[in-house]
Amino acid sequence: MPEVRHSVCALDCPDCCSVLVTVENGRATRLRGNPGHPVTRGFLCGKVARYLDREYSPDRLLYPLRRTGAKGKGRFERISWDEALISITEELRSISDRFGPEAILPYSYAGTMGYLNGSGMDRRFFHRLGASRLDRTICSAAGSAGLAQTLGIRCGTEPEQFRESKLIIAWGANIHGTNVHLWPFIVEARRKGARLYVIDPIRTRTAELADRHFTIYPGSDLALAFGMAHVIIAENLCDRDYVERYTSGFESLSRRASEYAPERAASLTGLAAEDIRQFAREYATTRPAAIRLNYGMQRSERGGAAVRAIATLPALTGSWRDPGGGLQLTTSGAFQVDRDALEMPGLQAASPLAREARAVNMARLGEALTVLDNPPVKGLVVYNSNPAAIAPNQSLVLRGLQREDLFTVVLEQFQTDTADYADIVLPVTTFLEHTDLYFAYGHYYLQLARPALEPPGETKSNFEIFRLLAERLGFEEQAFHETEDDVIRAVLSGSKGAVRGITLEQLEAEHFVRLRFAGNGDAFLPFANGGFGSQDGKCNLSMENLDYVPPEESRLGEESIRRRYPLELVSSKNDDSMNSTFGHRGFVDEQTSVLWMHPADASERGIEPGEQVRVFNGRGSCLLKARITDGVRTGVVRAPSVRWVKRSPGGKGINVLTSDRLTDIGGGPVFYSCLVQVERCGD
Ligand SMILES: Nc1nc2c(c(=O)[nH]1)N[C@H]1C(S)=C(S)[C@@H](COP(=O)(O)OP(=O)(O)OC[C@H]3O[C@@H](n4cnc5c(=O)[nH]c(N)nc54)[C@H](O)[C@@H]3O)O[C@H]1N2
Ligand SMILES: Nc1nc2c(c(=O)[nH]1)N[C@H]1C(S)=C(S)[C@@H](COP(=O)(O)OP(=O)(O)OC[C@H]3O[C@@H](n4cnc5c(=O)[nH]c(N)nc54)[C@H](O)[C@@H]3O)O[C@H]1N2
Ligand code: SF4
Ligand SMILES: [Mo]
Repeated sequence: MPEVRHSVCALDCPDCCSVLVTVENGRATRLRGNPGHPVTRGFLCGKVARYLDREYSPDRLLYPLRRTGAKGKGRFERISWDEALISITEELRSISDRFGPEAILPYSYAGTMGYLNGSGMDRRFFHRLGASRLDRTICSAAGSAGLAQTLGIRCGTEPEQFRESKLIIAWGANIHGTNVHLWPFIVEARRKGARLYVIDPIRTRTAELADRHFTIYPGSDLALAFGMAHVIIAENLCDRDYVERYTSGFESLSRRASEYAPERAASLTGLAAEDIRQFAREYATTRPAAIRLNYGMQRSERGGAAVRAIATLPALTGSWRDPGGGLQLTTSGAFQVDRDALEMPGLQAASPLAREARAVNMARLGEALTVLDNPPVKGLVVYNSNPAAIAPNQSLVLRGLQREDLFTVVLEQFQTDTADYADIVLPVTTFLEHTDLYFAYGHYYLQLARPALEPPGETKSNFEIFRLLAERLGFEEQAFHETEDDVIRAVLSGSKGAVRGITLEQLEAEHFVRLRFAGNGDAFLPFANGGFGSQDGKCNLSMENLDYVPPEESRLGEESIRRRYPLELVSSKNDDSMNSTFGHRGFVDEQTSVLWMHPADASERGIEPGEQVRVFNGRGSCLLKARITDGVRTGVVRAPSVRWVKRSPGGKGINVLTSDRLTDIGGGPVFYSCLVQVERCGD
């Protein structure tokens, strides 16, 4: 008899879907979205609807492996768990003894979003070890910092409320591709007359389906936000009452915005001055109007400031008052679980270091592996991430991973590019096979998943692996004896705000639980009556010292660079994959092997459709196939990303081109501030 079990999609996606797994004779036969979940609403995205091909792929890693060939060549032999754990603990101990524990660096991101397997037992382990801490900046650091400066807390409009909106703005947000569970609410709103506007340099699927598409120059959003504020303030379209009661720094914003008349904003953004004027008026006078800001626009040099400025707009217009108004970049700040109980930073005191370890910015991995000293990185433990493919300045990253004196452990489901460089590979479970607790960054439901399937082969969860490593290293603290349920209980019982009162038992029974906002059941309006996360509870509009300077690598940037590399490369997300996670699928490989080019840019270079082109800049070059399309404006090229390096010609992926410069605030990478040149490439 088929049985239906509950799970949660653990991928790095705002939707955090509630998943139903049909199991027959111990084998999953179907995955579908839980119809009972208010945001998942019975469907999954295309990439996860077919996740069972990954779950049961013959390429799944099932046994621990030890490297037998040169680094990067991917030659391994099977070993036992015992052998694997012995060599890892011996190496880590020896590195710690010789160089100090900070010579060990964990490297992880959101391969799974689960608390336990993403930032639970692993953190405890590395804290107790005294390893370097990792500053996890690779995705959202600039935007998070910007949002925190304006709102004081990282939360925003509930997705369900978008159905009430009359004007929806997708700002650097490819909703249809990367956040598809918001889409039905937008469809509903549009049926009732709402308009959808998109601000994106690329004509994405979302832009194609929109009422208007503003093809902004990459990295110029700050100028647009100031231009809009200019019109709103100059034309007296502010909600004066809201501004007076719930904001601070209006004068400062007003002064700054006064310098950005639509004509100036137009010259900086590539939009028409009249369009900016009309758009600002429409935004300020349409109620409710919601902005879905996503992280696309903060992967640029001024990304933090841009988010900071955009986030002032709903306060200026008082849009936070309206169900269906406001802005959503993320909802994650509302999940105030007890992080200390989860990660136990206090364990660092018991480490040989006996103090807080240094922090290493993950966006500068190449530098960390080749330049960093005192101590140098001698041991690298990678999990929930594939840095060989996804980290910027790939040549430097690969040079680091190549080092013979670097001991690398990779916990993986598949033999990724990074796993090819490992000394030891450990096979891990998928989200269908382990317990975890999940927050979301695109809705307000906390969720629990129990294993729906047996772990295949000798796979183990991250949680279990780090506990075993702790045991082998003789760490005796209670922290390493806790079960998954112990940790979940601890994390919940110390939680604050809207998580307070949610229990494991409730999650067990209901699978997903809406955060307990005051007036639960009603629409959650985070800032309808102020209540911002800042010291004074106000929305911080102050824009002192904030001015728009075009990214160095952009069409208005540093002349000496753009003369040689005149095209702005946007290597944004591929609709049918998840960063590099589905790079093993043939059709994903195809989709991520192309470069979108405007017909004018192509013909200027004599490039024909489908032709192989060399894309290059001062950092390196990679080969892609030209897709000639007016889906990009002249001067912009787009590479849907991220392709596996080992499937890319010459072993050079897109991130050979991206720089490891950091954003204005937050220390994030600037993936989308990247100038390149493109040329025909005979064969
Ligand atoms: N299908 C799919 N879904 C995913 C992912 C995936 O790889 N594939 N990845 C997941 C992850 S890790 C994340 S962080 C989220 C990201 O979700 P999004 O932020 O929506 O994804 P991006 O493609 O990075 O960027 C969104 C859009 O911003 C545009 N953009 C680039 N530069 C600028 C700019 O300077 N200004 C403006 N206004 N727009 C700009 C891009 O062209 C892109 O269409 O998606 C998650 N979901
Ligand atoms: N050029 C370019 N580069 C980019 C981006 C871009 O848009 N353009 N986007 C950037 C962004 S926003 C992000 S978030 C990063 C994402 O980069 P990563 O965080 O590296 O994400 P993925 O490539 O999806 O790789 C996640 C890996 O985790 C593994 N995994 C999944 N679950 C588990 C588990 O339970 N345990 C273990 N041990 N492993 C697991 C998967 O098999 C997969 O190989 O890439 C960044 N790089
Ligand atoms: S990747 Fe996102 S949309 Fe797809 S199933 Fe997972 S959470 Fe849902
Ligand atoms: Mo991301």
